[in-house]
Amino acid sequence: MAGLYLYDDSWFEGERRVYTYTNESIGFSDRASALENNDWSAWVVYDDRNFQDRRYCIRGWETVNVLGAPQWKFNDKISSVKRLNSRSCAGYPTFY
Ligand SMILES: [Ca+2]
Repeated sequence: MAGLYLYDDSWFEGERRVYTYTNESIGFSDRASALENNDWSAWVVYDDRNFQDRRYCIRGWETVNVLGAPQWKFNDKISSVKRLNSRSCAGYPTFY
């Protein structure tokens, strides 16, 4: 299924949730430890609900195997997700 895949554990292990559209408050808050973008569109993930606080953009087909890596420090943080409907990250900070 196309969408943004969030995993409870690093390296795409543990419980998985798939998001196919923008969610201002996900039911998987403060749990994601890895990301897989199985979508052509870029997505933005936010530390807080309602698209607040720290954020990173992941482009289509990119993956992040350890969100807690020192360059991001984003383990168990994500609380809202936004689909950009664009290949581009449009000026948002990116993982890579
Ligand atoms: Ca986790």
